[in-house]
Amino acid sequence: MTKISKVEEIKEKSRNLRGELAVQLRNELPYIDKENIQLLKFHGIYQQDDRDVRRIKGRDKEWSFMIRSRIAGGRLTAAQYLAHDRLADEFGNGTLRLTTRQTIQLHGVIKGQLKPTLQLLHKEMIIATGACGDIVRNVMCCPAPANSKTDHILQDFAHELSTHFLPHSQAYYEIWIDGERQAAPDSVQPEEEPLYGKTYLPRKFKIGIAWPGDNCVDIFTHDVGLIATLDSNEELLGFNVLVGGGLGMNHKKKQTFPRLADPLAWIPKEQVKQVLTHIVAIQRDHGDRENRKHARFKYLIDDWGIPAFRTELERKLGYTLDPPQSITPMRPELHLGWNRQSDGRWFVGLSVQNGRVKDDGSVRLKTGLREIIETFGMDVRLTPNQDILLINIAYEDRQAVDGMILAHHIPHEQHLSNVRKHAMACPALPTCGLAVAEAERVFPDVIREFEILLDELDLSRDIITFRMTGCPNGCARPYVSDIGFVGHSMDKYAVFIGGDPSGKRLNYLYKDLVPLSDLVDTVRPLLEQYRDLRIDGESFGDFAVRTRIVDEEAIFDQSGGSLP
Ligand code: SRM
Ligand code: SF4
Repeated sequence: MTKISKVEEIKEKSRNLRGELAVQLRNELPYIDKENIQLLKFHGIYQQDDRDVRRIKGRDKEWSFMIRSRIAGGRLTAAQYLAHDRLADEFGNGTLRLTTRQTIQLHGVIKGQLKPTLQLLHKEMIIATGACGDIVRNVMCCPAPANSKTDHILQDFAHELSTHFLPHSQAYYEIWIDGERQAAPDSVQPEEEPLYGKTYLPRKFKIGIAWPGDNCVDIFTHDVGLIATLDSNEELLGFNVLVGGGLGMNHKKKQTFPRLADPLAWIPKEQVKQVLTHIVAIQRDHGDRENRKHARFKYLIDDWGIPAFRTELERKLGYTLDPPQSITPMRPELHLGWNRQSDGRWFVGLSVQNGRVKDDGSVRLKTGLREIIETFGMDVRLTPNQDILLINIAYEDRQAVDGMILAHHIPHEQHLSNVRKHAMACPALPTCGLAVAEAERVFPDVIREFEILLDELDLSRDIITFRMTGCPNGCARPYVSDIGFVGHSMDKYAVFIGGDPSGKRLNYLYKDLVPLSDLVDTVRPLLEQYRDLRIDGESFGDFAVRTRIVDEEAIFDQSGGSLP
């Protein structure tokens, strides 16, 4: 007899995600109990405790909550951005965290202030449900408004999909917004879950949308990736659909692994919603509900193979799918600096180190962004590289915007090294309960050391992507970078080498359990070889694989050490 996982039981008896949340919010305790924190995630909230405090003997855990907003395609109005900025100061830890999936996290909100925070966000039409939990998460989409004359079509489509896959349960509005159902158009829906049913999906499910050639969303890493295809007039025709991407793994368990999505079919734009709904339904019905470590859609695809999956999908659809069309080679894009939009206005992309919006010494990023956005009222887009774009700027306002950027000492991209602009780290300690090592807090210094090394080796003009995470879950997508540092135990990292800038190859484990202080010395000889032996135009990742510094055989063989 099969035994479903504990989380499945919790979902099933939750009365559509209500559980005991309303009751627990009313008690005096600073935390929510174990069962209900599982449901909390469906409401866009994670319970956390300060890991620095946890280590101090005799001190009680310091509980707080992280709220993740649902921001499809990273698209925000000025008022929505400013609401997050205000709430971070009023109820959070004074910083905003831009995420690798184009959303904003508020950290450090205490239990009694969850409701007011969510209510104020709701006033600005921002909800947190749909950002977390075993459902389709925030749909990602290239944020750049400059790509083509049809750029808004993909952004609008990301919103449409994100809304389409929202849970129908009204629990979020009842619990946090006091039953008010008027303001969010998404909320006026019947109280049943035609797609998700009582137990929702076996695991989180992620969708990303890309323009041909532009891999800013790391399109091969999603459960489902959609790459647009256009006609010669740049009209959207449809999408190449990729299935089965996902990055989370566990250092010691070979049966868990990162996986890139495979091309499945080409689908005309009119059919995409229907096809995606059936794909999600197949995962709902056949995904693993016993073992959450094997429950992501990538394992279903890996176990079944593409032909069997396509057959089942076609059976459900009642028609045959077209084969995938050829995929334009993808480039890693950041969309930073000043760029002209297709409508004649301008946008400026500003790099945000590890997505953390804060004032730090003379660099007043948080204040600067607030004042610029308040003054000009421009819309905002968040990028998959944890950066921010200020968009729809009139030509004549450019100088004044630049003046304010300068006055707050916010660096323009031309003043940042390539390695720093392209680097990403996850939050890890002290907020993430799953972290086994530091990431965001130590990465700026690690990058500084690499800046010096790359200068010394005359490689600073090259684009080499470095990413760091505090555990193997892969939140900063380290397994597609040229060089990934993945926390394995306190202060020790697995070093992954050889990702492909176009996103079509995972990197390989090069060395495990490398102390933080040895990361630079471990990578130095490889960079020296790259400088001396590379072929013209060859990326670092391609070089590492061609010269067999790393290869497929290596990926798991060297792992060991403590589990997260
Ligand atoms: Fe993540 C869990 C942060 C993108 C794979 N992730 C977590 C949690 C919520 C820890 C937890 O469950 O208690 C982290 C909260 C830390 C904190 O203090 O904020 C966390 N993940 C993040 C963010 C904030 C990292 C960042 O630097 O921006 C990203 C939020 C995205 C968003 O707005 O929705 C974030 N997480 C990702 C990505 C990248 C992506 O989706 O493009 C991945 C890899 C792709 C994938 O899903 O396979 C990712 N996060 C995970 C996993 C591993 C899932 C798996 O299949 O094994 C976990 C753990 C889990 O789900 O059990 C996790
Ligand atoms: Fe936490 Fe691990 Fe994700 Fe980093 S990669 S945020 S440590 S779950």
